[in-house]
Amino acid sequence: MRISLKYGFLGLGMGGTSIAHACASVRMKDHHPYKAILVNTNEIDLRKLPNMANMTKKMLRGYEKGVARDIDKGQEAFLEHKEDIAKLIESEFFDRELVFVCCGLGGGTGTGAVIEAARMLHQNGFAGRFGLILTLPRLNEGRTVLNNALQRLQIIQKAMKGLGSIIVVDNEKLYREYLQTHPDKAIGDFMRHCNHTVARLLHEINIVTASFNPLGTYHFDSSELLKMFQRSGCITFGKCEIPETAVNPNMPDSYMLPIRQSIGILSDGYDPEKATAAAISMTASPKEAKRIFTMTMLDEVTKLVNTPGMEEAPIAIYADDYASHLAVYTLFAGLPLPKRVVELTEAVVTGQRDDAEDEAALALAGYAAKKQEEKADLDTLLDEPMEKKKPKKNDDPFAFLN
Ligand SMILES: Nc1nc2c(ncn2[C@@H]2O[C@H](COP(=O)(O)OP(=O)(O)OP(=O)(O)O)[C@@H](O)[C@H]2O)c(=O)[nH]1
Ligand SMILES: [Mg+2]
Repeated sequence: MRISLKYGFLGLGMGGTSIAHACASVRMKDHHPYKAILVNTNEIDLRKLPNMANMTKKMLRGYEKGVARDIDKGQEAFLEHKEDIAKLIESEFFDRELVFVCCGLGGGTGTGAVIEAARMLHQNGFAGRFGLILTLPRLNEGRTVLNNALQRLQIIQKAMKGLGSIIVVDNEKLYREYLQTHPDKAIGDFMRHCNHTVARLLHEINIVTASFNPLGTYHFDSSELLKMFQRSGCITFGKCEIPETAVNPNMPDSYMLPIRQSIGILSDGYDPEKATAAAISMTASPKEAKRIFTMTMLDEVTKLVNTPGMEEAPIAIYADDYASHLAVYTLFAGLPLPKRVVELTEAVVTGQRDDAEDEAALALAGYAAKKQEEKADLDTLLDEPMEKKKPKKNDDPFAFLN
């Protein structure tokens, strides 16, 4: 097995470092192919993640107790240590081809730091070679968390054209699915499952393009995978495995139904018509590949990506010596933020309305609601003085914040 791209993961805050740690824990035969830099304010949370040779921890000293969901403080903590972090990026990520900033949206540390971290990568050799992995909070996580997440999403949404792809991890979606299959497990198990799912998926997509023998005329290679990740907008992945014996190339339902259902593992609620690029990679055993990958079958699969706004949609087929299943990996890129964001916004608005129905809350509403609005208003946000000393660069995706 080989990998296409050498990933680096810059984890911020507890959720972000947990995801980055899971991703860099992926093992191949005799080594760990990926690297991580783990940044947090909370010392205990950082210490809990097992030390590994391919990962470096950066404790934001002065904020050891965490920043208790205060995104301004989270940003301040990151900026206070920005020279050190920039040096770490240089020394640890010098050989990385693509870096993902990982952040659990909603807390103080990761959410506060995420924009400055993206800006840092952009200005330190990774312009056009970084993406974001962002978790969306669950609907019941409370208004502070939802507000924090939405505030940052507003800025990210504005800067989206200048950023690489955004992998949204929809905790609500993944939680509901996990609850169905594991009703007796604890929340910690769910988080681990979640992070492991992200890690495995990113790794599998990275090896499928590099490890198998291409069968068709088209080979989706490393440079094309990189191009896909460099595309601005959200990117969503799918993977399905169908026993080869169950696939009848002349009966599209036998494979198209499971393929369609598998799109959007980490987050769904996208309009696939809005994707500007897609890629489909399929593997099967050398013997069955001949029977399965007929022109009829490929035509059917092509329909999936044959939408008006699609700029490119390579379909690649491979033979995998060890396969007993047809495996289909899908990737849709250039998408707007998923529908869950609308739901999160509505949850905040509904929360405000509930307060107003309570008499005591009504009395306080003038103050509370105003503060709430101020925080959520993008113009007010953009007026906030950001870092003064930072070098002015025209191509900074967050230049509008200056
Ligand atoms: N998928 C996933 N989401 C997580 C995980 N840990 C936290 N989250 C999500 O991330 C959000 C932010 O939480 P944290 O990452 O703990 O926050 P933080 O950045 O450490 O910020 P503070 O603790 O406030 O300084 C939470 O509200 C969860 O929705 C994780 O391991 N996996
Ligand atoms: Mg924390």
